[in-house]
Amino acid sequence: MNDKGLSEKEIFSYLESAKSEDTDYYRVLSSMCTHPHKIAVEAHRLFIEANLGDLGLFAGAHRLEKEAIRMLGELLHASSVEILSEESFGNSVCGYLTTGGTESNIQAVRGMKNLVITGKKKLEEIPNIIIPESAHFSFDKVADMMGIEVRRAPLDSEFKVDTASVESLINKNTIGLVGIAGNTEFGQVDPIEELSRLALENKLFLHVDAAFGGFVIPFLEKPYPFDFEIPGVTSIAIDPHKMGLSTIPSGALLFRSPSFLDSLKVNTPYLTTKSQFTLTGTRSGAAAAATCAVMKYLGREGYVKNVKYCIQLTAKLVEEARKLGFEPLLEPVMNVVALKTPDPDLVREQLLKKFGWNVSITRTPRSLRLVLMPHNTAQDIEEFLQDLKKVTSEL
Ligand code: 0PR
Repeated sequence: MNDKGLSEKEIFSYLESAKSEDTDYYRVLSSMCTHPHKIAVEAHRLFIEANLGDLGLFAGAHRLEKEAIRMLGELLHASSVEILSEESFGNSVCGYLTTGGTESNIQAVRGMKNLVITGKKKLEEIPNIIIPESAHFSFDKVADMMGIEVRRAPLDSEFKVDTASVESLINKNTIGLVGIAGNTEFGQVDPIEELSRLALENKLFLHVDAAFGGFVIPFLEKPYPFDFEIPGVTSIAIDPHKMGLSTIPSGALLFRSPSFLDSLKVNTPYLTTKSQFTLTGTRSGAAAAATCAVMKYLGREGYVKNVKYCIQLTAKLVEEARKLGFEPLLEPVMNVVALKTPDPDLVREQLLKKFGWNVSITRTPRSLRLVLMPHNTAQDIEEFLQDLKKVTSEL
């Protein structure tokens, strides 16, 4: 650190130079995040100092968190929703705002493990969970941190998890299953109803990772079943900082039963509350305010419009790509496209180097992965496809 502070002018010129190195989402077709809505930004600013790690000091920000959880529960077909006060546990769906899908997935599995250990089952060996091969890499962190075996079930020809394989991986140490509603690479939705049947038959927990799809599926013309309406679903991750248009860091984790949050509690003797079930201590009240505000401002109608826009861009991309001879690996389920091209890794590299396009790659099979977000435009797509054509014809 420098001895003497810099002037405001120096600091801002320093910041602006760093900012100019950011993409600002221009020519970004690889991200599941986007510009936050202006209402979210304003709400974030207003609550910039609020710390949800010490709820008693920030009752107002906490009220906004509870309201956001109530709205999310309603969206996810919970019959009744409550964010818990530390003392009273009601008989309803509950949850809290996390930093994103990673924290939500970690906490969901931590809840499974704690409930099993304190509850019915005695585990002789290492507990395991079964996840789809398409699961986000946050589950690698789960495996690493929690001493849990993570078993991966292969996908079927439509890139959904193969439920027969899931079934065959279940053994006496299995504590839970994971299904994905909007997987990172393909945007596909796993057969959550079938996973629910397996979970109920085998007395297992079922976590649904809807970090991306949670703010997409409910607003599609024909939504897929994936939420608490399905009886075996015990927890859901849904991220307002992706298609929810909130500020970073905004995730959410909802549980069907308050016993999950109870199982996550540690004592916090010197705080304004007696215990804490969150993973992080200090938590952003600003992000909670942003999430609550943008959800109230947009309402269902606003999100339907947002999703419709992204789905139209997706349809346009696929239709025009086909005219140029590029086929998608699967008919897009949401605003994620996996496009077959020759040598996708080289195409990706060339698209960035020559034209400044940020695209990503699916792992198996390798293809171009494109996410159509609110920051993309119809013109972007036309320009992108011309550039893609140029790059592939030069291969
Ligand atoms: N679950 C799913 C299904 C996800 O797609 C993601 C992230 C997560 C969990 C983890 O969420 P957090 O990153 O909020 O903890 N999916 C994107 C990905 O890894 C995240 C992302 C967003 C990556 C923007 C790049 C980017 O520019 O691809």
